Amino acid sequence: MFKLNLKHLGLAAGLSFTLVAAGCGSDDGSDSDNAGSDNGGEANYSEEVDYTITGIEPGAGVVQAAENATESYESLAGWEVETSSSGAMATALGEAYDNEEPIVVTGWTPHWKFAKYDLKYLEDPEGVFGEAEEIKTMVRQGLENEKPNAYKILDQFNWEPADMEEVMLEISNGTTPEDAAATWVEDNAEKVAEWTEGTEEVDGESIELAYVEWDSEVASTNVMKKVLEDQGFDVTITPLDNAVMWQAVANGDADGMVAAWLPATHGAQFEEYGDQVEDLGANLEGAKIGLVVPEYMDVDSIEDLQPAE
Ligand code: PBE
Repeated sequence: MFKLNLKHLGLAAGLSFTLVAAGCGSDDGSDSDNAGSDNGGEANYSEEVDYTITGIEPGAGVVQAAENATESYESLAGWEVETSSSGAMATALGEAYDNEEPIVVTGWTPHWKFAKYDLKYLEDPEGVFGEAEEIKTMVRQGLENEKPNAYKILDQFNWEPADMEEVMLEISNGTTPEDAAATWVEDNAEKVAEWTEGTEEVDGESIELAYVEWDSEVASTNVMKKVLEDQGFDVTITPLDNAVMWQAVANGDADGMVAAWLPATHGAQFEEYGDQVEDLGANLEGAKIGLVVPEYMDVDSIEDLQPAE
């Protein structure tokens, strides 16, 4: 049987599915609902995605975890993790979804994609992607003495996944990060007042936050920027690679960041830089990373995927 790669067909994926079902899945005929035969249902997904996990930025923890998964799971033997950017992953996911094509992406929560599409995490029985994660705030040493008001606001920053998702969704719908953050801050004055409680306004004091351009961190960092600006700070936010973000806070080039995913996602970075930064605790609980697929794919676990031949 010839190998048909839907990804490369481009057009008319719905039609292609029908052809695959009619042409290739006929050795039995009793099970044609997902373009497969008795032994081919899930196997076809793996082949159709070219044994490729659609990843994001090379420095992301979830990409590293996905690479580890290809080594830990027999079902992922021979698979590749394709790196690009969070934006490119989201585009690929959206295109696959619109065409009801299979796709396996490196995913995380909070993320707007779960509000826009019906998606699911693949079960990870080996725990390669860790359990529940939290997002923590890290600042440079000395910040408390030098900029006590900024320090205190960063320390008191704490919100819920639903808050972050609201900002992310706005941005994904085309609002600029600045405007989406400003709207959220305006609409959530009570919560913001808890973060600024006990601090004094300043007059143009500068503060620099590092981040990575992951959708979640674009949201949180822009919200924190707006909150600090409203308190009189002159705020710079600097997008960096993950490792460089940690390094910048560790060596004092940046004052802090609100983008530390722990204990698993950035475990390696925390190990390297943890004792050179000050850990201000979680700003969000209930985060998660893993392999994410559209709900219409008939697979539940990473173990349901098939190794490359
Ligand atoms: N993420 C979003 C990052 C942390 C925040 C899950 C893509 C990562 O994998 O490092």
